Amino acid sequence: MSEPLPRRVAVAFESAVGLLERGGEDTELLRRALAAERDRAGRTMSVAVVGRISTGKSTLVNALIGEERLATGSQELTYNVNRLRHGPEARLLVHYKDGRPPRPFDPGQLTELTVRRERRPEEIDGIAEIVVELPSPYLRAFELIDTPGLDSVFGQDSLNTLEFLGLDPGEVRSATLRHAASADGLVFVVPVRGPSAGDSRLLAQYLGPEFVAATPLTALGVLTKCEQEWEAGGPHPLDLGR
Ligand SMILES: Nc1nc2c(ncn2[C@@H]2O[C@H](COP(=O)(O)OP(=O)(O)O)[C@@H](O)[C@H]2O)c(=O)[nH]1
Ligand SMILES: [Mg+2]
Repeated sequence: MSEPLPRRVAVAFESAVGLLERGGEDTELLRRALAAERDRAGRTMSVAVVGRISTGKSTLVNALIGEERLATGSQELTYNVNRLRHGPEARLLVHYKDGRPPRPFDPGQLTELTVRRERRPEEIDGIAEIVVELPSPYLRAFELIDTPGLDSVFGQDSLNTLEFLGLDPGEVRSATLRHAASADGLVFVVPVRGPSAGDSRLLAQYLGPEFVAATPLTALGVLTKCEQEWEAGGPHPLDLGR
């Protein structure tokens, strides 16, 4: 029986990188580019869920994995980036901004690690990302990255909220952008009621050069809160969302 495809791809990459090594300086750029692609091919694909705050990103991720794992709610701002990946059992690993070793937490503590009810809980501020391992079969194919949202740049209300919480809007934005930029695919969440000028600007930003994931093949849009506009006999939510 022939080797599985991922193994054959890895072998092909190895031999190509090996050949380019013989080219010395002339082929160095190409070798590096190929080596980066080899590393990328060896990793599990990641999909980042992006959109304005409170559009329903975390609700969508919960629906996809079939569990109410992530905190949702209009009052409770989730600030941290959560990376959901497959694992044999539920496990939480918190990665810190200051480079100290990641620390495991009880999976039941996810909400308290992400939701800010009080001003500036130090523990939350220091978190770079939270890796959530779950046995959900859905996560076998790819990792899902739940981002906080980018409203801060565009909406005064959420700017006020962030400032009240003692958060730096620029930091929330850059954490979201950084994670989205490194993902292999994007899910762009827009509520059916009132996609705003902010959404259009956000989308334009994701079509910029730093977003390798944002191509028509790897980015898709999800309309949320459709039932709010779905009156009997009224226009179809898809028509409203166009
Ligand atoms: N009516 C309605 N509410 C929704 C829907 N999706 C999310 N929500 C609510 O919108 C609020 C914000 O959702 P959340 O997932 O936390 O948004 P996020 O900030 O984008 O992660 C929560 O109160 C959700 O219950 C939906 O399809 N319909
Ligand atoms: Mg959320």
